[in-house]
Amino acid sequence: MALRYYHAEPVANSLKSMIPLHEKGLSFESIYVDLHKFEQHQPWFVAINPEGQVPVLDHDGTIVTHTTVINEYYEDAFPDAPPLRPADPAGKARMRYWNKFVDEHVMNYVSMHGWHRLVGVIARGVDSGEFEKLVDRIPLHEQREKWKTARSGFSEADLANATRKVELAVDKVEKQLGETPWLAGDMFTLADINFYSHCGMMVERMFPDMNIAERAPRLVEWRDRTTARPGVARALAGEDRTAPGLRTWTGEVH
Ligand SMILES: N[C@@H](CCC(=O)N[C@@H](CS)C(=O)NCC(=O)O)C(=O)O
Repeated sequence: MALRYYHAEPVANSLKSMIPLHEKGLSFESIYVDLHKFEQHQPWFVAINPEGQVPVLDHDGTIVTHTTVINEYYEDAFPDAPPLRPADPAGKARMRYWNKFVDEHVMNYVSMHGWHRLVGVIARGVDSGEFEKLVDRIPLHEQREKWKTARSGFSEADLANATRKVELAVDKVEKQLGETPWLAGDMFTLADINFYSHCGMMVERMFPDMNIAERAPRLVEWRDRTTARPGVARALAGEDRTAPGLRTWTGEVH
């Protein structure tokens, strides 16, 4: 059984499918893909994922992409490892409801602010002719457009709408955490991992004007509880870029 995980820095999508590997104690090879060098659009990587995006899981040659799909794949492929998905249909439905919510109503909106602030700087740092060539290599139309917009800057209206979506999500999560300790109930699940990776871990830092500590104290407590989990802490430590390339994590083999 060999698992390979291709990823960038431990934030957003790359973190989201890294956390379960550590939580479940799976052994895997970690392959760092440098988005700053546009490695995700290089032929060697597009041969692995034709969409030219990280992360990617390679399980004995089976390629799995898209984080929500990858994370449920772990549950199905490694049934003996500690579960991150409820066993009962109602619990599964609650978890999938939150995953759908994060995937459709949260991820892209936090991401827009991230791209505006960080990717825009990278994109503007590339000369015009070179930038056109880089964009032409991007397989997905939506990503090509996103890179172009990041270079010119997102509109104030789009950014304001994204902020509104993040506020709605924060309030919704805060309400849920008044009813259950974790998003889908009593158990830490893939839903918590999803919201944490895309929003919860950075929302206070990224949106200081939202006064998260006052507006959503339960969310802050939930975030700290999540950060303190050994599996999450180990995934966050993947940040070490002093040893890029191949690294092997030895967990328990399931
Ligand atoms: N729906 C995909 C989205 C993946 C995605 O957006 N990956 C980002 C990193 S967080 C990426 O590869 N961005 C670089 C690019 O698109 O050029 C998933 O869930 O895995």
